[in-house]
Amino acid sequence: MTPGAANRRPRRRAKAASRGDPPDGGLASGRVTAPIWLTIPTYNEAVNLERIVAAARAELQRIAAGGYRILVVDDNSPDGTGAIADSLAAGADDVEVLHRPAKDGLGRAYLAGFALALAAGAEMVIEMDADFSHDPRYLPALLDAIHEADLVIGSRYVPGGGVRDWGLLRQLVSRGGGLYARAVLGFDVRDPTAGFKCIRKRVLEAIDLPSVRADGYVFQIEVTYRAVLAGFRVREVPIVFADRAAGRSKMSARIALEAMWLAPAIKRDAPAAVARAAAADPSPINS
Ligand SMILES: Nc1nc2c(ncn2[C@@H]2O[C@H](COP(=O)(O)OP(=O)(O)OP(=O)(O)O)[C@@H](O)[C@H]2O)c(=O)[nH]1
Ligand SMILES: [Mg+2]
Repeated sequence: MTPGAANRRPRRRAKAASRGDPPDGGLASGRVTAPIWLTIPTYNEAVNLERIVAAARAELQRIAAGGYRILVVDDNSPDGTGAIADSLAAGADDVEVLHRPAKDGLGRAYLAGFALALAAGAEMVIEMDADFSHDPRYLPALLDAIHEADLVIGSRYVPGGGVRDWGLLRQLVSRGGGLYARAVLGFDVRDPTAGFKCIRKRVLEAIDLPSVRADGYVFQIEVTYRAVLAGFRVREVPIVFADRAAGRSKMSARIALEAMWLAPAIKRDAPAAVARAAAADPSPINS
């Protein structure tokens, strides 16, 4: 992605941002902020959105009552997902919506969501798909593990983890892609393409987010690799990843293969990116 794209101005700002705050994309200062921002990117998830928000809320209210927000980042889904998100946000204080003008990929949706969450006072963000492949019942395990880590991965490939309902080809692509990325990058993360993650703010600030490649699996690998390179503690907790419950996949063979193709570039560029972030903010990473 191009530098600065993460800060691209959304068509409409999040609910909290529309209450008379300055027109700079930030949220109202003085607003009570939540440390945990569960970020859910959506494109045509009308059949899933209400249920996933309810399921996530049930978990978060138990373990982080009052201290969380659920941020839906919708790319102008033609199926009306954005309007559903708006009505959820209108009826609840714990839901925010970031509307973006057009489908621009999952990575860029996350980057925009992270920028908003950080501006709003987030201490950590959680990445989660809207389609129930990432079961919200694992949220407590992710948040439990973050006490002793800076980045927690919901991992398919540690003992207790796995995939359900996937065909052989998809299993091979996922497993092979992960093993290949590990080998090229030379790091010991079992599930480097995983997209169910909890990430501390200090990690996001130390990995030069604007230069993270934002297409599909590349995004996931690059965020995790830069975090490892920067010296952060990464933990993997087991999840069973189910095929999407409903709706259509946006994943393509091109996106998966591209991630593999780009693994050497991820490795090449990471040291400079981490150094850039450190130069911009020289505070020690584990402070
Ligand atoms: N905002 C936004 N969200 C997206 C975009 N592409 C995918 N998503 C969302 O990102 C999440 C993951 O996308 P999926 O299509 O499920 O991709 P996947 O999980 O890798 O593939 P499947 O297992 O086939 O579902 C879902 O919540 C999607 O709605 C996009 O361009 N913009
Ligand atoms: Mg999915």
